[in-house]
Amino acid sequence: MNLKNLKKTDPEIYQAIVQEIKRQQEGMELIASENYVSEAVLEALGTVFTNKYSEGYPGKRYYGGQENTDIIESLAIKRSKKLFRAEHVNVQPHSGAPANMIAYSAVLQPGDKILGMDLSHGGHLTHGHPVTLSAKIYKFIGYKTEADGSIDYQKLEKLAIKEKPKMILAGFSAYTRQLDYKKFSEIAKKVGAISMIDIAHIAGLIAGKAIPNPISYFDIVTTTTHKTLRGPRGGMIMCKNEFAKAIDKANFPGFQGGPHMNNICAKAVAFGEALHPSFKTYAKQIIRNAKVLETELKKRGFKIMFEKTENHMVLVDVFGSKGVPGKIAEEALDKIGITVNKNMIPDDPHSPFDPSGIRIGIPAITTRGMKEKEIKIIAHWIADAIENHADEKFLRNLHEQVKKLCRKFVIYKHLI
Ligand code: DSN
Repeated sequence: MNLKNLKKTDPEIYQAIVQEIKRQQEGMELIASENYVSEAVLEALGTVFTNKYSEGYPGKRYYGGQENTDIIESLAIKRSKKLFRAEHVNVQPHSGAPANMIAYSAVLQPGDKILGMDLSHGGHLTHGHPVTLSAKIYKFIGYKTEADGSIDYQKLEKLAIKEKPKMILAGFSAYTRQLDYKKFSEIAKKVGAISMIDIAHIAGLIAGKAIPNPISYFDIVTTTTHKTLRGPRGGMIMCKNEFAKAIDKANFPGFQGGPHMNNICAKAVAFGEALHPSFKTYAKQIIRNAKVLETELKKRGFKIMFEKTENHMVLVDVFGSKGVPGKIAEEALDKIGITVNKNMIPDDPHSPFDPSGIRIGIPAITTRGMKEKEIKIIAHWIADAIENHADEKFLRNLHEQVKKLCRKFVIYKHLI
């Protein structure tokens, strides 16, 4: 990417960008929701489409000059439909939280009830946490996982029959097991609820056919485009044709204004990349890498929540395993150049600011080309750093090793 104008006109911003490129290159990103987009996606993001207002949809816009935006948005829709086998797609949501809000408002009335996964059991803030706007508008009832990490679908059904929700919501941001899509859909049908799934975390695994596709089981499917799917930051809503009008109207004019066309342009590029056969290899490698991480951490005496991983991340009870709070573990890993996030574990006795766990995700380093061999080494570095979190010299040495490995797996060759 060409930063030569920026270098001249705004050296402060230029310098911060250069520093961030260095941080991403020399550090190891294990935040489960992050990834590295391709240089083509970065190029698409930085185009003149950022100048254009295009309220409405292809062929039905409110402003003139849409001959090119229509091409871009139509391609993004066409490619995402093919990728997920979706009946209808709206590619305009700015990100995952707005996509969920748009989806709720398309089919629910204020005060309606939604059954969603409890946050500490792996659910997402926008699935009903009291601090969110959606929880002020709708009445959320949380369901939880069992001690063995599974979801008890009979219990869920009983809860649904008792609460009579208008929507049953599947999906998560820290749950590591596969969902039974069919059971969710059957329960929703039984109680006359709309079924929705938020696949933000696993969209890339679905697109890459590494895990089953839920699209045929749910009325509405929301996602982000920047996690495992490896696109620009953004959201997307897929739905059955019968909900298409309601979703589109709820997006615009209901919730958002003009779509960010440069972003939609980059989404289209990312969807094109995900349709390529190499993306299947990538998605399958993510699953293999996560499994190695789980296995090696278990060997080192770490308690893996939900018993195992069937996707791209592991949730580790660092406090229960080693007496190290999640915050301290996160900080120790930061010091060796490995970025993770502290995370609640189911019914965590500690606060969200200093929870018992950390969440570790594998999509970004898999993009860099790291495989089982490297993941094994990294798992032991993670264990070493947590166990020796107070030993600054030890951490400094480990940091050098992390940097050395990262240098072998270059992310961007042509950025500066
Ligand atoms: N922040 C994202 C995550 O880390 O899961 C979801 O919003």
